[in-house]
Amino acid sequence: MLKKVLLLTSAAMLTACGSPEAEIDRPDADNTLDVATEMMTDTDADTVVMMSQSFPVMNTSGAEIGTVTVSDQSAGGVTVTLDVTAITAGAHAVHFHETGRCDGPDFTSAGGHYNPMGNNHGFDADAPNPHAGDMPNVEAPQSGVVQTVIENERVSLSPREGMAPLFDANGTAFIIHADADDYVSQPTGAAGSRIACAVIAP
Ligand SMILES: [Cu+2]
Repeated sequence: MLKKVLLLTSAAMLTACGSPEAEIDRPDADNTLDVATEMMTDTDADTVVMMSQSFPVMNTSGAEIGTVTVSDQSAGGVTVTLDVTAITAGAHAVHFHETGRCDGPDFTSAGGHYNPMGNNHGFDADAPNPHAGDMPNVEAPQSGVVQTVIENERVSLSPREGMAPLFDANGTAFIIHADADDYVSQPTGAAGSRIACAVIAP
C-alpha cells in the first residue's frame, strides 16, 4: 500500500529547542539534564501531530484508478485530495463510509455513511447536521480525470477532540458514487451505486 506519514511539531517547540539561552545559562551536566526534561515536558504540551496519508482508489473491477490523500488540518478536520481517472462525466457523490473494506464489484462491504454521532444525512436537510462522512459532490469533466480538493471539518486521521476518527477499529472507506448526492434524501443522498472505493486504514 502507498503510504506517506508526515509528523509536524509546533513552531513554538522548535524555537524553544533552538534557544541559545539554554546553552549559555546552563553549561553544567546537571542543568543540561534539567533542560532536557523541560523540553520533553514542553513537547508533550505543545506538539500537534498532523498526519497526511495517501490511499489507492479501486474501481468496481479492482483496478487502481488513482489515489485519495487525507491530510489533517491544524484547525481541525481534514483536506481530501482526490486524483483519479476514468470517472464518467458529471457530478458524483463522495463520502467516507463506516467500514474499511472495498470488496467489489458493489462495495457494499464498506457499509453505510460514516456516522458515529447518529446525525442526519446531508447539508440541505430540514435540520442540517451532516454525517461525519458527508462531503460536497465532485464534478468529473469529459476527460474523466478528477483532481480536486475537498474539506471535511468533522473527521481526522490523528485522534482529535471533537473529530470522528477515520482510523477507528475497523477503518473507514472513501467511496465515489455513480450519481450526485441530493444532500437531502435519508440516509444516502440518493447517490446511486458505488463506482470506486479506497480503504482508509493505517
Ligand atoms: Cu456514499
